[in-house]
Amino acid sequence: MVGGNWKCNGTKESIETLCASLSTLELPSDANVEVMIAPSSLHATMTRSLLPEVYQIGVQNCWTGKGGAFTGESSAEMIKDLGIDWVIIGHSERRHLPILKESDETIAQKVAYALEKGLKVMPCIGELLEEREAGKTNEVNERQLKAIADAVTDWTNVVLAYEPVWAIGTGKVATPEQAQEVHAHLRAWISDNVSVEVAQSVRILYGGSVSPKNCEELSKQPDVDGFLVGGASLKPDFITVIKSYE
Ligand code: G2H
Repeated sequence: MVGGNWKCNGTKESIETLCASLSTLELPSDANVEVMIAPSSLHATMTRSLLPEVYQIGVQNCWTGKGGAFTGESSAEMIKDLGIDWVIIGHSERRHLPILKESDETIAQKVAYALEKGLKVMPCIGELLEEREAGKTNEVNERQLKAIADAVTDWTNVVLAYEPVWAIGTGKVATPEQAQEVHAHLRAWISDNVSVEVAQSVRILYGGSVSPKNCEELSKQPDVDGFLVGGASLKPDFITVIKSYE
């Protein structure tokens, strides 16, 4: 699976232009890749109408529960009602940006509620640079993953994204070996703590400065089942990244 996370980017004009380019995507009939684009919530409906069905649409966040007096938020029910299939939850920018600071618990609540309402969810986990340098990569990812796993009863609609924070938007991509090492560890954790079946079937995407230049090597790693792409998904050659999994 390849996801495009457009973050807080886009105008009507730039999205029309980008969608026209992305609409030229041709996949072989036996292609084995799902594609999801997550524009801002404001642009989700417009993006749905501009892209062919091969692209599924997601948003980048949702509220923790049922809607109501929660100014500025969007509920899972609203997302579903608009025909949007996916929601990214717990992206590092929501975990770590000082005015957001989403906790493991908040993220778990969002995952549980979005799944209950029938959305497909893409929870994100990943360590900060200082955590990696302190040898805490596995500890941090296990803690974040456990909070999510505790909130999931059926993994069918869950695709996990591992995004080392030091690689996000920095151009400093994890090496294929670094990505594979963490992905294999996460899969082993799921095998031990959820089930062997879920470990075998759940897709674990890598995110962090993925580009048309580095996607080929990363995609060859046995436990890297796809990508969540930020900056490079705003450009027409995002198609190259998608095609690394066709
Ligand atoms: C990681 C990624 C998309 P980028 O945040 O989720 O962004 O590819 O720009 O590093």
